[in-house]
Amino acid sequence: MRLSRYFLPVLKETPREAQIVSHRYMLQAGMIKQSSAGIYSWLPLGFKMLRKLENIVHEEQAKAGHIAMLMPTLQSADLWRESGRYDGYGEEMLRMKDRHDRDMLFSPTAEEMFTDTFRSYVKSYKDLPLTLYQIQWKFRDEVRPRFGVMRGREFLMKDGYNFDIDKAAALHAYNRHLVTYLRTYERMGLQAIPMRADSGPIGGDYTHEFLVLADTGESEVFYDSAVTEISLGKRDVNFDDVDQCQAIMDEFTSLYARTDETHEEDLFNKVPEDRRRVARGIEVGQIFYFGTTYSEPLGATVDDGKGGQTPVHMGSHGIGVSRLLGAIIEASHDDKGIIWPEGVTPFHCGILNMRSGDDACDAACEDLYAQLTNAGLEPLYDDRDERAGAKFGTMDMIGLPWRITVGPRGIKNGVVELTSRRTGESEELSAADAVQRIVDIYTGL
Ligand code: P5A
Repeated sequence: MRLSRYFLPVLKETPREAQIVSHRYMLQAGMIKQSSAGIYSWLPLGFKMLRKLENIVHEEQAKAGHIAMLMPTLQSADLWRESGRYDGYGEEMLRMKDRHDRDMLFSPTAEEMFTDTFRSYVKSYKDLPLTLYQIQWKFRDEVRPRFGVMRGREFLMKDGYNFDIDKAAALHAYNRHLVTYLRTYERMGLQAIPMRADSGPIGGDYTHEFLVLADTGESEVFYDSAVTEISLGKRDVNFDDVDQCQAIMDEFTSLYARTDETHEEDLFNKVPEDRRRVARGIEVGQIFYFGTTYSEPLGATVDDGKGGQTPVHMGSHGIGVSRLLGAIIEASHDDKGIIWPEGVTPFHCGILNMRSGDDACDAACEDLYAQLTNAGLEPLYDDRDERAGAKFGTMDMIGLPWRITVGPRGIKNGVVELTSRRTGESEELSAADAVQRIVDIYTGL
């Protein structure tokens, strides 16, 4: 992409309404524009990032055999009356009437819709296990939408629903989701700690939230610092292996880690004092097991192979996809702007022309652009006729992990400058070597 032809409305001034850094940088980097409280337009850079996150989510769900589909955002109230949640859900649910005076709502979650789809088609235990999911906009009329995409009213969620023959099978689905979520967050450069939580309006009594530690997080958390030393890394996981998924579950959840809703002071006090932590976290996902809470009232039963009908055991699992963008920025930035992790950057590398209009500089930049593109990468070339200072400012704000700077002096000596956004360290090398380095970095991921 050439910046002169892109749509990147970077703001020079600091937006006053932003209380936390991720909100401020998303506005300044031209990623989002507020439309009304808690509702945002996704400008090209923000939209590109959402798509990147969605791709990672899809890839990790596919590995576990979960199947993607898409439900409508507007749903009939009737289904929600059947489950008994229509009246109970409260003011967070946006309700409306269509022209025929029928009650409709904007889906805040989709347990009913997925259970309805299941009951319409699946009749036999032989079709289980089944996990369906979507990545779709949700609406919750939050009392206090704030912090930009962190607590929005309209937000993008990955929501999945498992259908299993019994509790044991459904708990395997729960563990499988825990593993896929850990992998998803790690690929985004985040450490998200599973913590025992409260189930709220979704129901059931077995649930974990995934929290990214950050001072600006909305949840208070209590944990044993040893949990921050565990990671999934590159280990191979066989998602059909019940014991392996259970072992990973145990490994990640046996140490004390709780949100304030489930915190128990006496248990916490058993953690060695030097490892006890009280901190804040951003909830980037939550998984639930709720058994037959929805399958019973909605009549989602299967033939159990023994001559009877049995309601399926279910759980649901959510990732806050749009919130994750905020979480990544909270976890990875400096005072000049965002620093994208290499696994989720909007462009792989910036090319900064210090003297646009100079034949040698222009030609060297064009050449770099072509070579990076041919190598399958997506560079962002700042070819604008702007002061070098403004170009550096934009690059730093939008946070691409690597930048190649091309200037007249370097070109005379046959070198360009390769700079790491994270460390700020620069190195002079030939254009060909710079391209190779970038290619190596991304192939190594
Ligand atoms: C699980 C999937 C559910 O709704 N039903 C379907 C279950 N879970 S949840 O915890 O309520 O939401 C899942 C994740 O969505 C994100 N989230 C939000 N993101 C931005 N703004 C909001 N107002 C908001 N509310 C929830 C969170 O990451 C949450 O973990």
